[in-house]
Amino acid sequence: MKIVPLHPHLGARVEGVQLQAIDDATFAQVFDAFQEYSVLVFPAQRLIDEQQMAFSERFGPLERTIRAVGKEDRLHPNLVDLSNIDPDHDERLLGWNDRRMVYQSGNQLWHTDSSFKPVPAMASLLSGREVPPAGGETEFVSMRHAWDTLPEATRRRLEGRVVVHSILYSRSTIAPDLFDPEHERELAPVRQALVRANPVNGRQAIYIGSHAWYIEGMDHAESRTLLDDLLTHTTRPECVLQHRWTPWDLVMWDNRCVLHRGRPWDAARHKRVMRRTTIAGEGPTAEPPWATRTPVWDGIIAEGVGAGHPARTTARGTAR
Ligand SMILES: O=C(O)CCC(=O)C(=O)O
Ligand SMILES: [Fe+2]
Repeated sequence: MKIVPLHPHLGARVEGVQLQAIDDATFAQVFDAFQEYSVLVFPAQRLIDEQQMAFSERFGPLERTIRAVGKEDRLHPNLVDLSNIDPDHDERLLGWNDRRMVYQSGNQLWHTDSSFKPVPAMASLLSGREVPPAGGETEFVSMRHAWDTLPEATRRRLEGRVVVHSILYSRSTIAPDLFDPEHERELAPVRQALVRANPVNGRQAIYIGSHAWYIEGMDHAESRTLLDDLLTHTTRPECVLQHRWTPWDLVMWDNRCVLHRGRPWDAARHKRVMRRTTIAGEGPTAEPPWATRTPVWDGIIAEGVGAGHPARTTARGTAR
């Protein structure tokens, strides 16, 4: 196995392994490389869905995909089908004006997967099955490097802070009504630590992205400005690792310390078919995991969303 670094801050290409037949000793090397490099590119991995799921599961239990307009969970509950082929009319391509693609275009915002869930994703593995001739790259930045390069005074401002994350918020920045009301109820905003540490090597990272809505206990406008400034700092052009896809690349990234985004392509003309497995994290990053309603939620989070969740019931009754 050969590991070739791809960028000064993150990323390595891993050559000379076949992931469907990897022994324990080699897996341990891959595991260590993942903790170190945060993004691993494995070229030429012709995995069928079951093999991708089996390899992914060696890192931990897989997440279930949320049900949304694009029916991304249609193949298997543990597999995200990201594609611009119309699932109802095979071979017809969906352009960016289709509602399902508008939903998918949320992936073009810098984000970390499932930060809107009480247990956010540890890692994601994306397999490129069919890729367009131009565009459609995936880009990565390190939230560790972002932390390491923040002024000391800013770091002190961030330590111990909790950020409320919501996919209803992030999708509301793209288009209204991307979820149906019944589905929305399952998507209550969650609390996440703003600064996280890797449990293996202790490396700290900020934890932000498109779902990061506001910082608790701070004036709303001030917290928005701070989150926007942190995103700008994290995504400076020289910090970006861009992956240009070749069919059957498998790319794996560490959602605890990496932001990623997909880039647009000519979706009405070219297919892009990707399959993602997502490894669940180890537990909520903040306790309790569920956020409490504030006036800022009005117009974005419907009344009653998450109200039935047991963790939101306090000694004095249901938290509002
Ligand atoms: O399509 C891409 O390149 C990125 C998709 C994405 O955000 C994901 O699979 O988590
Ligand atoms: Fe993603």
